[in-house]
Amino acid sequence: MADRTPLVLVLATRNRGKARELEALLADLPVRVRTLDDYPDVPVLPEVGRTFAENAVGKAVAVAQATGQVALADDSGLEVDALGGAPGVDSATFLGPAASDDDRNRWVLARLRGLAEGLRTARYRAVIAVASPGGAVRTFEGACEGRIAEGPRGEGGFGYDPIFIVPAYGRTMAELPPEVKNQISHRAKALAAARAYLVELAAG
Ligand code: ITT
Repeated sequence: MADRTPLVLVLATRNRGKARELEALLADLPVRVRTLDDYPDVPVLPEVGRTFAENAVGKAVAVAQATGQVALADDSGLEVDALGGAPGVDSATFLGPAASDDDRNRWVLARLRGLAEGLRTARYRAVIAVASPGGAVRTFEGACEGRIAEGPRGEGGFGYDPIFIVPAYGRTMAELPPEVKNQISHRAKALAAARAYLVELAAG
């Protein structure tokens, strides 16, 4: 019997931290992972929706159409209860394009300064969309509960990880090894939910 050509799966993200995590999470699946570095002509990803799901679908569909391959997008963010769920879907952009992860972390810390531990609750959310060039698209969700630290700690991960405490470990996400983050994160949970569908697609 002839070998099947493995399913090519293009990661529809320009965020390197996300891409690194997704690659690790997909490592044992029968897919050949590609990134947008392999497709330099794919235009800027659309991100105009008001929900994680809308944005994830928009990015995955755009990349599936542009590449002719199955595409996987993640739209994610941090919801801080004391800020009414902000920055939420605007987590990457709410301070404008010139702001850094450190700037955004400082902004959140400043807003929560002096707030008691019990009021510092927050969660990461991720929606993963898988789109096929033929038009099929499915979404999968994951969340990870935590609370906002008093100050940044740790060097791992990306984005808000230095200020996001994972209560079960009493450490920030940036202090946990990548293998641990990849077991407990919002992204890991969304991808776990997507696994069966990816295996189905890979089997043709
Ligand atoms: P792409 O759209 O190219 O994938 P992006 O960074 O713009 O990249 P999002 O719009 O989904 O992606 O923004 C998600 C933001 O939420 C991200 O930039 C981080 O600031 C934050 N975020 C999401 N997941 C995170 C994680 O695991 N750890 C820390 N911060 C995270």
